[in-house]
Amino acid sequence: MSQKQYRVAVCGATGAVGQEMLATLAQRNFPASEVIPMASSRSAGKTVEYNGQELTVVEMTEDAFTGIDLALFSAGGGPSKTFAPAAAKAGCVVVDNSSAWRMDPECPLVVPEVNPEDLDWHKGIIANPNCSTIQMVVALQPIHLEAKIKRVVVSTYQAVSGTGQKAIDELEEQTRRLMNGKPVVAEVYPHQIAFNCLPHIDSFEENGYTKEEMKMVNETVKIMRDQSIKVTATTVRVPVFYGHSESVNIETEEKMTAEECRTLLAGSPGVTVVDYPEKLAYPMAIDSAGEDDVFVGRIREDNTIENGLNMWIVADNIRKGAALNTVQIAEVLIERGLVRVP
Ligand code: NAP
Ligand code: 3JN
Repeated sequence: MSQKQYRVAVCGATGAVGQEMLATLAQRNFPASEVIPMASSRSAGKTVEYNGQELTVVEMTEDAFTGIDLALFSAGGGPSKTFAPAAAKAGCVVVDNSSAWRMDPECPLVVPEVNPEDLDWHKGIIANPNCSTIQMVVALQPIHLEAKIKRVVVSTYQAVSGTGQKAIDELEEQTRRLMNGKPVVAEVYPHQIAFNCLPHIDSFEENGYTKEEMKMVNETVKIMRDQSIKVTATTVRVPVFYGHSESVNIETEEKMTAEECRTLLAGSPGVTVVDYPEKLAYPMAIDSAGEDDVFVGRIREDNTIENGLNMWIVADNIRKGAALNTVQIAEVLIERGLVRVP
């Protein structure tokens, strides 16, 4: 019997994440009878490439979702707030990459390796977590199931591609100018990013943390379905083009040795362990670019507490952190017969 095919809208198709979504759908042979690229009126009429074909971008409007089965959104929080409910009302299941719906109790927040069963209660809009959260929970969940995580202290080293194409261009331009002894202008970030680290991602909140840091705190416990896990985060932008890295310290209820952790993670879905210090082999951002898995290394016991582990977690932020996770959610929806708005 031939597999059912779906009409799929990619909303934000001209952007960094949207482009990766189109590539991921094609690479994974997604069962799409038609792919409809959508963006704002600025890009309507332009073409984008999908599976060797040139597709014409259509303007995203409230009426554009009639007859569409699945809409994969990466057009930012504002457009998502406006258009996702209209799409769901038209019977289209939305998977949204923005923070607009993540903490809404009516919307599942899903990483397929961690909580695919949360898709069962969707009401039309499903949220894709923040990239820094996704790669961390893929590695944390197997440890939590074995040893119960009590507390997580994470510091991130985030690539500029997380901010979009303009930030990629800014890092390139600033690097070129500085190497030629010329002064630089900072437009995307508040300070020079080339040869620098900015302990500031998204805006500051009243509690002294940034929004990016609070996304990691709040999203982690929702996805792992355990409000008792304490998370504290420091998120830092670094002059790397692709691949977010994270230094993660974990305190667990039960003892887990570094060797037990390595063995557990090596057999866990979506994880590749790269932990051979004697060969100078550990996960690195440049190796993660274009890869699907979350890479974990530098696993070692934290000897300052009774049950503690340190590790280094790296993933392609545009792929597993955004486009791939969204497409994987759509694949699970199909597997579970959930491509319908209840
Ligand atoms: P980007 O390169 O700036 O692309 C933005 C896309 O949204 C473009 O296709 C743009 O179309 C479209 N768009 C903007 N306003 C729109 C509107 N009013 N109606 C329809 N389309 C509109 O940004 P990006 O890096 O791809 O990121 C896009 C969004 O994805 C972010 O704002 C964020 O919410 C989310 N994101 C999530 C993660 C994650 O952690 N999971 C990571 C990165 C991004 P035009 O060509 O017409 O301007
Ligand atoms: O900065 C990064 O590395 C990830 C950025 C994600 C992002 C960028 C703009 C708006 C988000 C997000 O997914 O949390 C948003 C948003 O709040 O929707």
